[in-house]
Amino acid sequence: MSVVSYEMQGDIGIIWIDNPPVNALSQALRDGIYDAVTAAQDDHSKALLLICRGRTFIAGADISEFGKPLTGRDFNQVLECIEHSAKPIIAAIHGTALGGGLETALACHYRCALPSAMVGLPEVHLGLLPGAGGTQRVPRLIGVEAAIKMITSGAPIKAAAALEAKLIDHMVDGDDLLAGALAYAEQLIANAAPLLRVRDITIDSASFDAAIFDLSRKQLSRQARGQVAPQRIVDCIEAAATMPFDQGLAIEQGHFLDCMASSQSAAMRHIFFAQREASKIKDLPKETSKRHIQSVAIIGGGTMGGGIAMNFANAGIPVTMLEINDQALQRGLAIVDKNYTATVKKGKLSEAKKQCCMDLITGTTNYQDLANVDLVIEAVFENLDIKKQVFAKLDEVCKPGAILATNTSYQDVNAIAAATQRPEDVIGLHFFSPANIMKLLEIVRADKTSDEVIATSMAVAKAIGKVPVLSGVCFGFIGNRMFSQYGREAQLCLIEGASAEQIDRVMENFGMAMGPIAVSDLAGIDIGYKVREAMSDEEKGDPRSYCIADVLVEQGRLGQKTGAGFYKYDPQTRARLNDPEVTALIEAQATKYNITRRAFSDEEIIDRLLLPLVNEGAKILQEGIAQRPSDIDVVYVFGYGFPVYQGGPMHYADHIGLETVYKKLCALQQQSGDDFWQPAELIKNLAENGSSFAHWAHNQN
Ligand code: T1G
Repeated sequence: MSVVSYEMQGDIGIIWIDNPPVNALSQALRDGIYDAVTAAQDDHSKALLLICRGRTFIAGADISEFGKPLTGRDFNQVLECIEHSAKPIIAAIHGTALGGGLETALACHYRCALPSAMVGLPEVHLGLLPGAGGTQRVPRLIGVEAAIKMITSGAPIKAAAALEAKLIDHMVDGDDLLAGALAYAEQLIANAAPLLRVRDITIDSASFDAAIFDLSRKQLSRQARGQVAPQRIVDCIEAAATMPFDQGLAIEQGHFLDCMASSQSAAMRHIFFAQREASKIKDLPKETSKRHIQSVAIIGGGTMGGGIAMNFANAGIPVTMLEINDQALQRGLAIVDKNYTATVKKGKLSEAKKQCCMDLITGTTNYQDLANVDLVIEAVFENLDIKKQVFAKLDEVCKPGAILATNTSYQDVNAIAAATQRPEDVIGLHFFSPANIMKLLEIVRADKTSDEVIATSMAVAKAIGKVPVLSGVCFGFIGNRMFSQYGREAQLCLIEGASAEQIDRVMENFGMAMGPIAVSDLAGIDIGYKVREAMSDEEKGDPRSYCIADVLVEQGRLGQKTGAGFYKYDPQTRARLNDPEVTALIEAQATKYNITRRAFSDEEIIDRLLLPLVNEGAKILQEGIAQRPSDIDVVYVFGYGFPVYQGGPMHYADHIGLETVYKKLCALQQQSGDDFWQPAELIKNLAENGSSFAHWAHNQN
């Protein structure tokens, strides 16, 4: 099937693009457009229309081709052919014209769109920059400042805003794009409209402040800390503002190729596909039916319950919040109202939309009110016995076919399912705090969870805008199981001599959103303390990994919420400050455990905190808890602030090489004499075969 076809309607030549699923600019499509435009120069058409079949206009270059040798016409050859056409070419846009798609439209002489269309240059999310003239054409149309904002954010804009910004020239009335575009083309012909080439526009130096480029670079070094592409985008736009088009285009091409070859872009492209792969379940038949989820109940109106409820209200799904008494219920509903109010204050939500969402959330203290809901999510205190009681009650009152989900972070979902007569309808839906913000949703498949319930849960996750990852049942599932090893090592580095400031600085320079010690203070040191209270000594693990936290909690230093934890916090600026009292406390604990404190290199901290993530991830794969290494990467990027431009723990391990990982683990095991560092069998085998997690995953398919 050809991805490009051509037909004449009257004196208009229509170039049809048909390259499902998103009309990505593959090599075949680039060549097809080039050939169609070239051929049409000789026919009797007076104008050409570039229009796509399927759900969207060109949604960008074909990302799956990146990193491979470029074949056929390159982007700029195709766009030059369009721009130098002897007859006007009109882009007819629907869906999302993104990246190379918008760049193709900008090389056309005119652009029209459906009101529902969106346009954008999201390359920055792939560690790239627009590589087909986007950084040169967009500022010529919308100005330097707006172009910097649009391209460094990668955010799409609606057709109406694009029309106002002159990125498109005409809005098609109604929803018949072809008819509207043909009428617009006829009108241009009738008016003998000139061949408008965006490249011919010169940016007036008086239209921008020359200081904007360095100012933007400074802002981006904070907002997109560690990322290269945003900085290069500013360089390209500066070139557009100060150089002739072709010179600026050459600069863009150079930076584009550098970004394409960078490890940051490889990591971000990995996450792009990994995020989509994660929702594909290997042993689940594609035709597995899904249940209709049109009403939801949340058991528990705490921070998590309130946040979870908001996800469904935001998606227009009615939610019933159940609490044990009216006081708790009102408190729960107040949490939701407060969250929405904060979003309205930030200008990210209208008051009307807030009210619409709040109207979808009702409260009750009576389980009987849940008799007809399609999905229940339990979000009560993290205690197995309490959860079992809740599920036994739900089993009594909920209709057959209702899905009964638990938001537990650690507990055994099989044990919870066993508290009901319908274990096939029980599943884990593990949200991450704040539940209305964090994208990750761990979907925990218990032994008896049915395929239909799993398929339905995946669909629900997407419907509420989450990134779902399937996990098997183990203590902490994927994310928390790995995170506890990371946290263990952070605490051991602390007692062995590294300072909290050094540990957090090293991990934040690596790209983590926040260092582990600061995370403990943010979340509350008492949370781990309470979890440990319900554990045996064996379950708690090495006492050296929590002794400092225990003393801090017993001194009432719970973290940010008490103004002091591992750090003390400036009451005005809330800045975290090193506290000599904590240093003395750590030294006392080191003495108690006969530890001679010593200096740490930054590299050792990186190894001590990241290698346990990789090692535990490998064990999780061996046990079949996670489907694939890239699923683990998705968990860490979307749930734990792992830098997207490092690609997640398993991609990072492949990047440094599993032989290196294996050698470092063996060295740490030998130095410490602690079997904690015993390399997972999978790492040993892959290292000995010079393989990688990615190759292993590919061979598993
Ligand atoms: N290339 C290849 N495959 C793509 C793709 C792309 N650009 N976009 C989507 N897919 C696949 C995706 O992997 C999935 O595959 C299927 O299409 C449906 O996607 C030169 C260099 C368009 C908003 O970054 O944002 O242009 O899992 O599940 O939710 O300057 O896809 O079904 O096998 O996401 O409806 C710039 C990326 C590229 C846009 C649709 N463009 N795509 O969302 O469907 S770089 C982008 C999206 C570039 C130029 C530069 C979204 C979407 P599968 P989906 P969706």
